[in-house]
Amino acid sequence: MKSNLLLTLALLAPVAQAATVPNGSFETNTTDGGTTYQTLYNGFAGLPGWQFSLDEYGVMIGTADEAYPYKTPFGTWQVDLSGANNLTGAWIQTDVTDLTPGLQYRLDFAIGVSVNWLAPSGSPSLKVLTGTTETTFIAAPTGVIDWLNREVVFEATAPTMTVRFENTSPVGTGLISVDNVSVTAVPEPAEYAAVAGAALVAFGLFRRRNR
Ligand SMILES: [Ca+2]
Repeated sequence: MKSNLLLTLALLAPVAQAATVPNGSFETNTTDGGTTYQTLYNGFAGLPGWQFSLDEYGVMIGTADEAYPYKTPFGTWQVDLSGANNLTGAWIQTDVTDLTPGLQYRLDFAIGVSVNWLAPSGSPSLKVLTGTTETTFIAAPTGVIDWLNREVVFEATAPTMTVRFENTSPVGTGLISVDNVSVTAVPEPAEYAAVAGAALVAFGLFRRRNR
């Protein structure tokens, strides 16, 4: 009985740790010289925590440039996966760390899209990979820029897992941005704290009774 309680506490202990997405809002960065945007390319080291597709034209960072109407509400910087030439297929990815294998997590992010950039062939589309699991989001914009909060729930299969965002829009569709990326345990840490608290109380009662 006692060992079961100790085991329960030991299992609960690491759950309270939050998963880590490095630089999930892209606010920590250095550019190659520009102050309003940065073309991203494979090997670019100015956006810590993130890696990029080989297509150097496919990805760029938009900013709160005065003349740029497609601003992010999440700080100053966003990543526009359509890049400067409205191509498709570009991706960014990061390694999410501090995961506990076997537990459920929720990946939260925002997609930025605009009616000003709709290709005749369809709406912006974003493929999200959590490990090897693919989820595709079709984002139908209604305004100059809409920011749509989306989520993917996934089970951790390793302490570190790669999360990738890939532009799967029809060619010619511009502006499909990603911002505000985070990962949290499901259920929330507060719920685990309540469970752990109850286990501690039970353990205390057990000890008292067996003295
Ligand atoms: Ca941001």
